[in-house]
Amino acid sequence: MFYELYLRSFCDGNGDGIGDFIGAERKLDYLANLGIEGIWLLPILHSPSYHGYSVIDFFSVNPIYGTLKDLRNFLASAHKLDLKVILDLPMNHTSPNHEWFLKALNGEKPYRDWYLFLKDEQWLKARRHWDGEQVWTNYSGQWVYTLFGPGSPDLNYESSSLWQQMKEVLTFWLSVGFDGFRFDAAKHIFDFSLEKGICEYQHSRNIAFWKEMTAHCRSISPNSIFVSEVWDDAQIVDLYSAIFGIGFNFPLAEDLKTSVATRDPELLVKSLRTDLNRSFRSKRSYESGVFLTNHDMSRLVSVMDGDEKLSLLAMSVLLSLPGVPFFYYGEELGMEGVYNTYFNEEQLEPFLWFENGYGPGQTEWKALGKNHPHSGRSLEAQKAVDGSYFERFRAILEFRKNNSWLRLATMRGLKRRENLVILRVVGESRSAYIYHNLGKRRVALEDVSNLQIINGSL
Ligand code: ACG
Repeated sequence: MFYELYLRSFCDGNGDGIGDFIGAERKLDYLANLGIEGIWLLPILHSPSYHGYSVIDFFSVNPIYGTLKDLRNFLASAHKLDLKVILDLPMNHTSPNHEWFLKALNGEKPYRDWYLFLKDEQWLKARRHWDGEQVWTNYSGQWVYTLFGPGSPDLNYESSSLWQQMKEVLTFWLSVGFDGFRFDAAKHIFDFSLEKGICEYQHSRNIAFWKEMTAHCRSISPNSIFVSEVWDDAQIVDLYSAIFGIGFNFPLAEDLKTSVATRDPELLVKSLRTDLNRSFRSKRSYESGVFLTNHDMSRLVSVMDGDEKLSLLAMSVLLSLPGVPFFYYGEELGMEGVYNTYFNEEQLEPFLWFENGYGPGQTEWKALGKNHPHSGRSLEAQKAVDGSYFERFRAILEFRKNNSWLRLATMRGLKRRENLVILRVVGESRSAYIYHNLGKRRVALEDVSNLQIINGSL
């Protein structure tokens, strides 16, 4: 199990209201006690943006988070607790303030080749695949390809010197002590066709790129962990996951949430059936990164319209599935947040340690949209009562911790009976039937021998 951590909002170690390495190091015990095995650290490289995905220096940490030494200490302490830490690395683009980009605008080599400058006016017609946004930005008279908007000009991997440069970046962060990477925007390395002048994924070239990058990492650190972020249909997710070893299962995340929210197992069953029919069946070439929410999505309780029981039901279905589960910081408290394409701050709010909103380590870098003090949601308040959301969430985590064999298990059977979803999961030395009741009514099971029942009726 991995915990997705947004450092700025987690724990403040120096009293400036911004989460940092020193603060997070102090909370490693809290994380280890949740039963997780690893941390996915959202971008911490030097960047002017609050989300950190537009980097201005690939070889330094964001000074608001501390020093490289603080980071090394954080990593060493995490390792002492047997926690792996993977770094979210956005290699597809930089900040427009990056020195490379400023030099590229000046026409300096090799940097000029590291970005894609407009060569044909027709290219301006290109639109982003999923929402029709324009993909070119004019910087003082020069048009540059910017798939994710003006704040992040794309790097142009047609240039082999850039491949070399990025290998140095990977070497550096592995030497700092990271156990691997969550590779951001993995399908976007080559996503503009120079021949056609349109946005078009070139999956085979992307795969070749990632094969070389991951092989480079493995040559330095053979047990490196890689997770691919490819938000796409199942067969595309598969393509990349086979290279990385773990791939986020985006289709499952959406289908599982919709099924639980509507209490209709259809989509979940469809999605699981796709998984069942894929490589999970016999020879596994990779593990599925199963999750419900991340920083690009609304938080779980918000998706379930405030219904805590449904949120916990979704979580318990998730943690009964084979693969490597990931969950987003603050989900264990039931924090809320609704995704907004242009400004995703609401899902990045300060972790609520204290009920009055103040206390050692509490971050307060932004005005709160959803998660307010005195809401009963803080860790402090929830620890003080029996049967809190946190306690029930933890019980589900505990279940998974005690059934870690599920990670490498294989789904061998899947059935739907009205609102029941029945899975047969087989591991090396154990197997189980798992029943999930998505309906409102209790369901009597005739033969309960050899059954492990995870969800009763609500
Ligand atoms: C990553 C990070 C994100 C970050 C960036 C850029 C990339 O997690 O925080 O933004 O560094 C696309 C990309 C992803 C990207 C998200 C935000 N995430 O592929 O890499 O955008 C469709 C598309 C997807 C698209 C998704 C977005 O196919 O490519 O993701 O829509 O909604 C079905 C379909 C599936 C479809 C979904 C949803 O499931 O099968 O194809 O996905 O429906 O419709 C950060 C900031 C940004 C900033 C940027 C520079 O968050 O604000 O602009 O950095």
